[in-house]
Amino acid sequence: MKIGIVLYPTYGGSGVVATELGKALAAKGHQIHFITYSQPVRLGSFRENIFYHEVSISNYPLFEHQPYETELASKMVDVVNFEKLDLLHVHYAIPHASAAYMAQQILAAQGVHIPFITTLHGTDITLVGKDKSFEPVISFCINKSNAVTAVSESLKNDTLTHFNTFVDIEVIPNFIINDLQPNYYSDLERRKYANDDEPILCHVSNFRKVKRVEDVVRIFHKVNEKIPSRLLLVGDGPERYNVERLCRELGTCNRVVTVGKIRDTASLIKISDLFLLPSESESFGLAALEAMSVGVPVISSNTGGLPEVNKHNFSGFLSEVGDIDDMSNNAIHLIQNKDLLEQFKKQAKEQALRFDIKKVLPLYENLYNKVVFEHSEVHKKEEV
Ligand code: GMT
Repeated sequence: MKIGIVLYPTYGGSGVVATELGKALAAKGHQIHFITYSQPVRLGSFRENIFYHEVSISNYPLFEHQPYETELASKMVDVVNFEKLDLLHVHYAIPHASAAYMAQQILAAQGVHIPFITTLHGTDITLVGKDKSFEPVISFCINKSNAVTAVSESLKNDTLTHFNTFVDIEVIPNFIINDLQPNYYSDLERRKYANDDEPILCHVSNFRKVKRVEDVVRIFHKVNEKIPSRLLLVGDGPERYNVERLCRELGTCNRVVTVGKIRDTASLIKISDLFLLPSESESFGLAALEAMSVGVPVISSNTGGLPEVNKHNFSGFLSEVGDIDDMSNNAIHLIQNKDLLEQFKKQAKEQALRFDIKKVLPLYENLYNKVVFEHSEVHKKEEV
């Protein structure tokens, strides 16, 4: 099948999922056309069946805000026509679903009929989407999509609660590419950051308010008071300044490494003993799944889709949002019980395997086949 995948190319989870999905589909022989404004971070080197179409962004001085949605819709029309795509799959509703609908209508006027699938990832619904000013467009585009998927049951319920939708929403969870995950690390790598007897705690995110990175620092502070430890903070974003200021206030700077944005997050996660994700809202928690897949238990909040990913008292522990005492006590409990920590490391991997791409990819392929078939049947009937 020839599939156009529309995504955000940056470090966010939706872009990672969309890119890895495209790569896995290409490896199975599908032809994949990524459509976005810059080369996706996770794309890596080019390989067979993968194409990248860059959406150029106009800099005409009249436009105080660039008309990205219009440029994207035009690019979709061009790629569908020229590459003879069978299907568009857009990740993140805003503005990808509305641009896809626009492209679909333009193509229909030219006699080309292509279906589009929208995958909801989280903040498009839970944060941005709840902003009332977006509601009419998002509800409309969800209803006009030929199929809609959500990455967790929680996100599906949020969508049904906050939007005026009447289509089926299929839950297809995010996944890990198990074969590609390195499950070992060299002690040398670990010793760059900690002594052998010091546990390493790790957090990876885009440092937005919703991630509560200050909670990460406070949890670490409590753990470090009991057991000298190290904290790796990976990523960057608007909260980084506050986080660094808090480290200074608490006097933990010499124990915290603020790594910034890196491509190979797995290399730091795998040398860690615990992963912290105390988010305010999290529709899935891909970073938690990536940690579990390399055997790192997760101390997280119990918000949104996190309970579907991190199993309490098995792959890690869940606490109420903001309950720093409970999260730090859970971390200390695991670190102080070496056998229990080892058991949780194994269980974390076991839980992550439930999200192996080998299980998730067929769900997308089945949906693609169904949508393309149904769409062509409708248009066959129209032509008769
Ligand atoms: O806001 C973010 O954290 C980024 C956002 C994205 O679009 O990349 O992440 C969302 O999608 C991820 C992939 O499906 C999920 O793992 C994250 O839980 C979700 N973020 C939130 O719900 C806050």
